[in-house]
Amino acid sequence: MTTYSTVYVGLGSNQGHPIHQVKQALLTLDTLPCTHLETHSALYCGPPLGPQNQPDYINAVAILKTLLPPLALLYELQAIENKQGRVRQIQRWGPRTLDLDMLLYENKQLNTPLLTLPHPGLYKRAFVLFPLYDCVPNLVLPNEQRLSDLIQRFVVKELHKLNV
Ligand code: ROI
Repeated sequence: MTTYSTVYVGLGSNQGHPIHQVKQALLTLDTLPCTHLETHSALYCGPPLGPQNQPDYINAVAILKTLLPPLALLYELQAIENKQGRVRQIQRWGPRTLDLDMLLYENKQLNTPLLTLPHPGLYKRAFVLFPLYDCVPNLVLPNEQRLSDLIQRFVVKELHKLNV
């Protein structure tokens, strides 16, 4: 029996037509080997976390079903980022054409120089948690916290769901 793993991926862009970048990445995620896109959230627009002298971000979350192990999937995600023109910059938390963050891979916990699971920003970032809630409102996170409880703590007047 082949058992697919469920993976949540956060998408973010604030350069080079961000809506297009995110939509294109969603299409490409569905073409990865041994992987398909199960569903995705709406697209959201919000101010940058980090330096404020950069454009607003478009964010979304995708749910993948995959047979790839975490590091093989990471390699594929980085290949998509590179193909869509991502240039790794010196400035920490600077603008980017496309970020694909592996948020959760089943309930795996991993701490390697290449990949940390769950993603270290998962519990803290409204632009990740709200799109995630769109997809799986009843999700229980690996620290046993309910996503629905966690998002109560966030004031989100600056995060807008887009109709695109
Ligand atoms: N801020 C927002 N709103 N969305 C992002 O995807 C995002 N990504 C980043 C940093 C620079 C931390 N800020 C962000 O990498």
